Amino acid sequence: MAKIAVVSLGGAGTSIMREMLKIDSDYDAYNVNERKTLKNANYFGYEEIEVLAQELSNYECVVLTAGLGSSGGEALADLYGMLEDVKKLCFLVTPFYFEIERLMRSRAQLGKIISDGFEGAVLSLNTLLREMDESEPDKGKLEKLIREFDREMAGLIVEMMKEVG
Ligand SMILES: Nc1nc2c(ncn2[C@@H]2O[C@H](COP(=O)(O)OP(=O)(O)OP(=O)(O)O)[C@@H](O)[C@H]2O)c(=O)[nH]1
Ligand SMILES: [Mg+2]
Repeated sequence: MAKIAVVSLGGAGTSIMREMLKIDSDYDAYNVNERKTLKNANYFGYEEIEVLAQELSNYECVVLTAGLGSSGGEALADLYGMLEDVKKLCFLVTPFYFEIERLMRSRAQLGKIISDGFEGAVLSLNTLLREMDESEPDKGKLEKLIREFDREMAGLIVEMMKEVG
């Protein structure tokens, strides 16, 4: 069976991949971020996207994950465009409604990725706010919810990868 490549980009993508690597590591892991923080992933800097695209074109299936709205999402959209003849599965996180600037950028990035052939899932961080106590915004609680979100996203990706495998 051909191995699948999983590419995580930016802060959110890196956090999701960190959780994924705890569940399963039967894939080639690639990480794009400002600096190398994942031990078990092949690291690429943002300026090396073209080289990465070249390497990824050898796979039958490439899984991409990032939080949209900033550099990670931008690089994911670029990479998506470069991988023409490869099956792509995308797991995208959209920003909180109050991250206005990121929200606008995420719209533009989504526009480049979502088309008829889109496969994967788009999850919004806004869903976490329902679990917050409105009276007392708590940074610690939100961080905990985000960690749970990333763990669930990681589980979803691993499950969906089994379907293509
Ligand atoms: N699920 C999840 N979302 C995160 C995490 N860190 C940031 N985000 C959200 O993901 C979106 C993009 O943020 P990042 O992934 O940090 O963006 P980046 O590409 O690293 O770029 P900058 O942080 O702006 O330098 C924003 O809506 C953030 O609120 C994380 O660890 N997990
Ligand atoms: Mg970040």
